[in-house]
Amino acid sequence: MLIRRAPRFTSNDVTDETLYWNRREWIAAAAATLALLPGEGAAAAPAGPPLKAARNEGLSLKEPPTKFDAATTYNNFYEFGVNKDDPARLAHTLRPRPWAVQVDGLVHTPKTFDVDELIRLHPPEERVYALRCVEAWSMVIPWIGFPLGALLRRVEPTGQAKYVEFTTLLDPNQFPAQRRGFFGFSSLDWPYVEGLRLDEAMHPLTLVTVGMYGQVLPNQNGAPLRVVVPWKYGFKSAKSIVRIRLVAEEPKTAWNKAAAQEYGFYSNVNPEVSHPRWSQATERRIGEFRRRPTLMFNGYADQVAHLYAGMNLKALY
Ligand SMILES: Nc1nc2c(c(=O)[nH]1)N[C@H]1C(S)=C(S)[C@@H](COP(=O)(O)O)O[C@H]1N2
Ligand SMILES: [Mo]
Repeated sequence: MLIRRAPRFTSNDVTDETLYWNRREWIAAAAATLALLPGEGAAAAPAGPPLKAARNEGLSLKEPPTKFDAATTYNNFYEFGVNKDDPARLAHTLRPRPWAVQVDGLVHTPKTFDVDELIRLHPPEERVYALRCVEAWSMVIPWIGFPLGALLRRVEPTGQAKYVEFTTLLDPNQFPAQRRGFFGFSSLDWPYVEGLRLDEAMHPLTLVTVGMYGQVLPNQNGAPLRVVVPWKYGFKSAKSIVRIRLVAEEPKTAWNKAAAQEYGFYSNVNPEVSHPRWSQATERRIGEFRRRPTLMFNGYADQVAHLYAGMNLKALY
């Protein structure tokens, strides 16, 4: 089944005119900013607190990053509403510091960390990963973070630990869509929960992300910390995490509870498995017109396919 969706253009989508202006701005700004922020496409980035990190070239895409403005105004963060521009408009109510992250469950040394302590303990690096949404659009983002495996080893998982559960903050004062009577469609059972199998969580590509584009993570992108799992659909990459729990059973995840036929536990990017309402064979890179073919495991098959050897990925989507 291949359903062509009507294009839903927003002010963030590129037109010939904006392409032209981006190029002019880029040329004008290149000398001033490119030396400081290599790889950043546009000069218009609102300044957040800087966060320096050397790029891990071996684990980075060679493609140019999506414009910062698009990556921070076209978001999914249902705690602020269901529209792509809700997070950018409303995320100022989130208070990302001070912020504690509890790491516990089936571990020998459970611990609660302050987010800045975590950053000191695990010097971040920059990795350019594409985030791909089930809705079949993608963005290339220079994320800053450290491997989740390093944090998990620190708390020493027990032999019973088989999965990792991530829980987003529950606080209606900071997240308007968690309020009773919030105007609009609110389908998810708060708090937002996601999960990975332990071997997926330990994979060196799985990143605890604390920044992007050379600065601390903007609120709408999941401040102060989120995960980014580059071979999976974007909803696996939970934002604004307060708890990381090692568990024995597959966690009950927010999207799977809301619509199990549409959002499986694994959610590996797979062009051969359609979402029930649309094909996932191609994607639109934000900032481009022509759709591009979607790659198996979002292009990371060489690194991650072995994790799923012998599994039926059509049944375990
Ligand atoms: N807590 C929380 N995390 C979330 C979401 C959400 O609604 N709430 N949306 C997910 C989805 S569907 C996507 S595509 C990515 C979007 O990340 P971005 O806005 O930084 O591009 O975040 C994921 N993490
Ligand atoms: Mo998504």
